Amino acid sequence: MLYEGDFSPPAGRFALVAARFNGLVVEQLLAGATDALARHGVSADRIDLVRVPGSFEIPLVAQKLGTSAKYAAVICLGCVIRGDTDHYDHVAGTATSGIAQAALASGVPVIFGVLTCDTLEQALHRAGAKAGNKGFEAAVAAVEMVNLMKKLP
Ligand code: INI
Repeated sequence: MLYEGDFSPPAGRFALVAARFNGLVVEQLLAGATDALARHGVSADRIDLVRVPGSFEIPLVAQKLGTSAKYAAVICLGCVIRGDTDHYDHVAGTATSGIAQAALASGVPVIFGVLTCDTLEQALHRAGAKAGNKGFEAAVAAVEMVNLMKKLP
């Protein structure tokens, strides 16, 4: 037996958690994610948006939303850009492991739409300019995961 999520219109509400830090990039990820949800039949009235200061703050909010039993999925959007110190490693590492932990703790798909890039140019390319839009891809992954979770025994 193969279990696989499809891309049919999913049921339920979706939460988006978006960091304000590197807002130029994150707003493009947000636009991509809402576009993907709309294209998969998720109307705007089934989407809640929560804004947080930076990517470091995403896991706490994602876990609270995931465990609330109100959402079919939580989509996390942020952008961490490497600087001259090791600050990047701490923010990116905490966001990454915290988002994974939020999914495991809640049993709800918590999707990783956080860019971790060396430069702003790389980030913009991944936010719709030249290398797809990772926000769009994150929302498509959310749709697939919601439909998969419904099918699993
Ligand atoms: N937050 C980001 O989302 N991206 C970054 O690149 C970043 N950098 O480089 O510092 C960043 N820092 C803020 C951090 O997420 C927290 O908001 C802050 O430390 C307060 O806890």
